[in-house]
Amino acid sequence: MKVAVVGATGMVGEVMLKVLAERNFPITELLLVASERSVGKKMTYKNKEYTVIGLADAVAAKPEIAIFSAGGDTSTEWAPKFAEVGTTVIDNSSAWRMDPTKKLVVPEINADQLTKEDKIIANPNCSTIQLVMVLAPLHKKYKMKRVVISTYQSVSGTGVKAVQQLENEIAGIQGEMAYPYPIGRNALPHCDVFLENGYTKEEMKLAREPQKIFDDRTFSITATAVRIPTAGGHSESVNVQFENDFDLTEVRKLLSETAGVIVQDNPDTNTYPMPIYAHDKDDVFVGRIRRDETQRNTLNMWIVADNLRKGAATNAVQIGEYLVAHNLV
Ligand code: A2P
Ligand code: 11C
Repeated sequence: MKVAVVGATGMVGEVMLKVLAERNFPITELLLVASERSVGKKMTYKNKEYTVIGLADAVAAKPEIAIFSAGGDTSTEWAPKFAEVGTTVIDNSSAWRMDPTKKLVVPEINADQLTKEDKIIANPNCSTIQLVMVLAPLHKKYKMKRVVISTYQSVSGTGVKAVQQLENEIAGIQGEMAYPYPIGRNALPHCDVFLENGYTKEEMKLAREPQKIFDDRTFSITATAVRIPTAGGHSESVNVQFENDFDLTEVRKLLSETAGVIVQDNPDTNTYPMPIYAHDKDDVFVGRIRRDETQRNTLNMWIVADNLRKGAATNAVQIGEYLVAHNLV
């Protein structure tokens, strides 16, 4: 496959290259693409040196697959140009996710919807991916009615500037601010921009994307998204009310049999998911599985994943793997 990585010099781009190499993605030609600022820059992939190129040159090279992680504006403008020359775009931005003509894919859940005609495929938001990975088997078995979620999101979700802000604060250095407030020793109930309804864009992504992924609007989700001073890894406190009752042992068994999900749940040994353990892992970790004693058929859980891996790069690469394995590119 001739593969373009658009946004190769960025934070997700870097993880994307790492994941492509680790999983030995079948690449015959690799195009590393970034903004005009980076054109000519040298980068390495599998010990080979590459020169960063611009978007127009990348389109002209007609790659079979282009994995985008260069922000919504770049995707909005350039994904259709790649699609026009026959490239299948896997887009990690929010630009196409809720477009009814585009599929929003978590391979373990809904990759079977993909066809050769899908030229722009959307990768969900990081906090959505880890949530639906755990909800999918439970929804299938017990049918969800309502989900209440609070997130504890790392600064890497915001980008390089935010990681730098946290590092500067820890080192006591005055520097550029990515957030309107200090993030060290703080918690900001503010991820992405505020919308007219008083929710943030991140909260609305959590409310809407799962319905599209499950192709089911019979359940509802409400969210509060919070930024905390962790470097990487998003955590989520999730309360799910089901139509049908469940057995906790069966819930644990169901989750432990789900590909890509690892149960870490033993209060006797203080075993529960944490961002430092999820770091650099492709799995989604779930623990603190317990019955909500205040309401029928309701479960509480704690879900953690590496937001740059399964939340972004790994999921996108898995979509690519599915396309290759099923001759869809
Ligand atoms: P560049 O490094 O040249 O700015 P991050 O999410 O870490 O900020 O990274 C964003 C990625 O998207 C980088 O690789 C960045 O390239 C790339 N990018 C940003 N704007 C554009 C653009 N207008 N055209 C192409 N690539 C872009
Ligand atoms: C965060 N979820 O942690 C965001 C980062 O829609 O792809 C990814 C934003 C997106 O702030």
